[in-house]
Amino acid sequence: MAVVAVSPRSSRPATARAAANGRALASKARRGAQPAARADAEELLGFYRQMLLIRRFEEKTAEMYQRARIGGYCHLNLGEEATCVGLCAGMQPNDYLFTNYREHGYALARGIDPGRVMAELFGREDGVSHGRGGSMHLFDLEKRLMGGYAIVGGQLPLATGAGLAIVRKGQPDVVVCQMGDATTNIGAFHESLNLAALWKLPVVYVVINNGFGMGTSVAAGSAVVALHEKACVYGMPGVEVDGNDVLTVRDATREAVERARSERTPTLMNILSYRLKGHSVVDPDRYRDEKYLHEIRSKDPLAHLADRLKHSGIVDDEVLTQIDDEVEREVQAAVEFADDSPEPNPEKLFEFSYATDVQNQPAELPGEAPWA
Ligand SMILES: Cc1ncc(C[n+]2csc(CCOP(=O)(O)OP(=O)(O)O)c2C)c(N)n1
Repeated sequence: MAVVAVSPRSSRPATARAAANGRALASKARRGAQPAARADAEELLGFYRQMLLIRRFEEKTAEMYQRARIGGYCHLNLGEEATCVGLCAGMQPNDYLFTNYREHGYALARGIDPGRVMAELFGREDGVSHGRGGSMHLFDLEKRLMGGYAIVGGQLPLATGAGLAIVRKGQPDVVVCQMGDATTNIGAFHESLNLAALWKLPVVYVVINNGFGMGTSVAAGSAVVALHEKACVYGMPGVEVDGNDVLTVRDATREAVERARSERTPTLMNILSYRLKGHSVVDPDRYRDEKYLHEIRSKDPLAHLADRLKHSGIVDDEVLTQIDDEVEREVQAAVEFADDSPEPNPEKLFEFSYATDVQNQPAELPGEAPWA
């Protein structure tokens, strides 16, 4: 439940060395209120349903992959359901979301029809990217899901640029940029955070820290393991968040998003989470032992939320079974929709490959240039 905030304004000896500009860090733990006190029953049930939809959708995706109905690379959000739902719940509908390739759950949490997501995984014309993108390239401008990106960190400069566009156009929106833990080690991460802090861009950088970049643990790949501390180098707030609690994720995201909107202060969120399966559907996951797997299964965010709902008297087993049946049917309907959708016409292969012509002329923009 705890959210640990790292702020560049106060001091903590163990991490002060990391503050290259001499600013020190502080760590403060805040205890979240019990879920029932922070969300009404309907809202909590809605979160549970969305998380269950992601769980069942991803299980079905794994099955469809094994049946060769889905091709290419495919990465699942199993175990990360609370991060997908909490993150999207902390954003406004007009805010933009950029993600890496592990993004099916975000598309569903953003409210995109599961049939259109499954159709994309099947490579069909009715998919969100008209079958041209597949699992790693879900895109829906209307829902402001600006894409899954397969190149590790590819979304960071784009999200940062979107933040700059928002400022130049004088718009009120915020950009949320999701990434994995290993992404915090690449150059584009540091370049993006540097510019976002320097130009005061409304971007929230969100690390879904599932402990591994493929088979490499965070400790084996990063000199700093408390990844939110990387924020201090750029003088922006860094927060560590329990990613197994949907309300904690929602509240921490909301705070960071509203800070970005009202103060144009970017934030780095380090959301601690777990992936229940390997890196991708074809990863045999040999680098994690049974003890570790047992431990993470015991923290399953979905099972925990079901328990809380029951203990708060919001649902009983019968209602949970009913929701499970409904979600099962929804996922089955998504598969049928995908199955019925036609293959893209090969003659139109390049239809969405390039952007339409854009006038490359200086324009009068209402917002200020951050470097002026
Ligand atoms: C530039 C680049 N280098 C390497 C790869 C191969 N690769 C794909 S996923 C991955 C690990 C990324 O891990 P992380 O950022 O923690 O994200 P997660 O998979 O945990 O969501 C790597 C190295 C790639 N896609 N792009």
